Parts: sequence; structure tokens; C-alpha cells
Amino acid sequence: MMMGMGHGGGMIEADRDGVVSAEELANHADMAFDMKDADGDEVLSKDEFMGQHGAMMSTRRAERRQARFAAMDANGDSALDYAEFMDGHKAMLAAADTDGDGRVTIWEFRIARHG
Ligand SMILES: [Ca+2]
Ligand SMILES: [Ca+2]
Ligand SMILES: [Ca+2]
Repeated sequence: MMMGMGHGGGMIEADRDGVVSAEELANHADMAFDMKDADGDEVLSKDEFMGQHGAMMSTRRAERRQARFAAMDANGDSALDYAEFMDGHKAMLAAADTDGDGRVTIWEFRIARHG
């Protein structure tokens, strides 16, 4: 198994069965947290969350990301700790299941993440 490869390509859906499972998203979020946490203090600042490409992002994209940051920042301290980050992804997965069948397809997930 070549797990962990394909960084940057957004390999969330690891087993390619067309459904994003909670486990897959949790693994992805776990990895993303480590990758984004540039200074390794186990907390994501807004800059870390926005990433190095923040300046190059289109305004709309940056706004969406900022809105996501604000939504995840449960205690409003302008930083995301691991629990907030994981909770945010959990909520995202639940919200993405638009047809309510308990399975989030990669399509549902991508649309949810985009919006
Ligand atoms: Ca940090
Ligand atoms: Ca926080
Ligand atoms: Ca569904």
C-alpha cells in the first residue's frame, strides 16, 4: 500500500470507492493539521490556516476560507486547536451529505467544500 502519497492532489478518498468515509476525512484532517502547523505549536493561526498561497488566492476563495476558519474557531480566539479543526471537519462531513443517505460521495464532498 502506498498510503500517504499523492500530497497536494487532495487524495481524501483513499480507497477510491466514491464515498468519503469519516475515517478517510479524519486521516486527511489529521495530516492537513500537521502540514499547516508551520511552527509546530499544535495550534493553527489564521495565517497558517490560510497557507502560503493565501496572497495568491482569488478574493472569493480567500473569503470562503476565512469564513471556514471563523466557523471552526469555536472559542473565537482566532486560532484553531486540533479539536476545533477536527470538529470542523466532522461538521463539514455531516453537512456534505445533502441527500441524507449517510454516505458522502466525493461529489457531495467537493461541492460542500467549495461552498
Ligand atoms: Ca502553529
Ligand atoms: Ca480557537
Ligand atoms: Ca449522500
